[in-house]
Parts: sequence; structure tokens; C-alpha cells
Amino acid sequence: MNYLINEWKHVFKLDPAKEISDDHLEQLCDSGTDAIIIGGTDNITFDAILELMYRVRRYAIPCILEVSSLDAISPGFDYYFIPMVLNSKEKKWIMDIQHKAIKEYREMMDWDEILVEGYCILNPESKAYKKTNCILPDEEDVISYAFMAEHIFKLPIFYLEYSGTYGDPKLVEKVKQELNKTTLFYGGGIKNVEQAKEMKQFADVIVVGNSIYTDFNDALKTVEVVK
Ligand code: 1GP
Repeated sequence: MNYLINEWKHVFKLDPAKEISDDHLEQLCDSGTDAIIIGGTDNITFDAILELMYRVRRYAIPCILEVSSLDAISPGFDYYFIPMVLNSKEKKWIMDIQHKAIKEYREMMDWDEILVEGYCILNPESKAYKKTNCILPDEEDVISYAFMAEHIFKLPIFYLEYSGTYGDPKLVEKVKQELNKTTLFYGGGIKNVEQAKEMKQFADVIVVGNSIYTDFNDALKTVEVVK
């Protein structure tokens, strides 16, 4: 098991609101991927998160909760990823939720387990974009967000999020050129090995989510081509 996120190349993101069989879960966890992230936008419940965490815990793989709702934080994960949506129009999604979490949970948390992700959401049709009331940045904006993530906020992760659609590899390449210390995550629309390879040329870590539920066998193959 490798807990050093700056050495990761591939992760699967599971949605606790969706069903996955034991057989598929075993294949994902034994695939050689670096970690399993549990996270989603809608209908996330404490019970569903806990149940999925217990199932993933049978395997020797880091398990991460991407915190999308304060009501659904549960103990027992290796890391907690906290999104900070840099291109949201509302301060709520950039700072206030994190502030509230600190007020409530400061004493309980081990801060070495908590990593803030500077999110830049680029698919206006995605639920995450709509929910967090984003504004669509142009290329210069995105590059400046990446610069801010690394140099102003000193965030461990900058996450280019195209959730549900395949993004622009040229933009991912340009963003990567801005980042030295901050790890670049790319997620969105990766359904096959060609797309995985293309995005992995530039992103440090590729995130494969939805295709687990729609094209399982192809989703599984995205691991070996990037490792
Ligand atoms: C979603 O970035 C992840 O948060 C992965 O995106 O579901 O489109 O693979 P997809």
C-alpha cells in the first residue's frame, strides 16, 4: 500500500449512492490502482458511506472519503479529501464549509489525514458544477487557479474536474506545466485505455468514476496502461 499521494497514478472513485457487486469491488481493489475514493454529489448518506468503507476495507488499499456533506463524515478512512471549489461563485464552497467543519470537528480530527483539493470544475452540465454554482473559466483562468493552488494556498492537490465528460488534454498539459509541488488530479469521462493513456501523459493521477458503473471491463483496464 502506498500512502504517498504524490506517487499515485490512478484511483477509482466510487459513488456510495450506486450499487456495486462484491465481485466488481474485488476486481477494482485488486487491480493495482493506488486508492479508492468514496465520494459523490447526490443522495449521500452516512450509512451508505460506512457500508462501502467496510467493504473496501477488506482489501489492502488506501481508502479515502471525499467529503461532500458534513452530515456524512465518518471515521475510519485513511484520508479525508476536502474540496475547495476555486471557480465557484459562492464563498460557501470555497471556504465556509471548511470553516464550519473545523469549528465542529477540530478536536477530533488528525490533520495529517486531511488534504484540501483545489477543484476547478469544467463541465457546466455536471451536478457538481451546478450544485456549487460555478463560473466557467477560460484557459488563462484555469492556469491562474492552478498557480494559486500551488503558490498562494499551497494545496497538496489541484483537481481538474470534468465529471461526466471527457476533457481537453491540451489544457491538462498546460496546467501540468504550472505545477511542481501540487499533485495534478484529472477526472472526467475516462472510459477506455486510450483516454486513460492520453490524460496520464499530463496528469499525475487520473480518476476513473462513472465508467465503473457503465463499462466495467474497460474501466478496469485503465489501471494497467498507466502503471
Ligand atoms: C468525478 O472526477 C471524477 O468526480 C471522475 O469523473 O465519473 O466522469 O469518470 P467520471
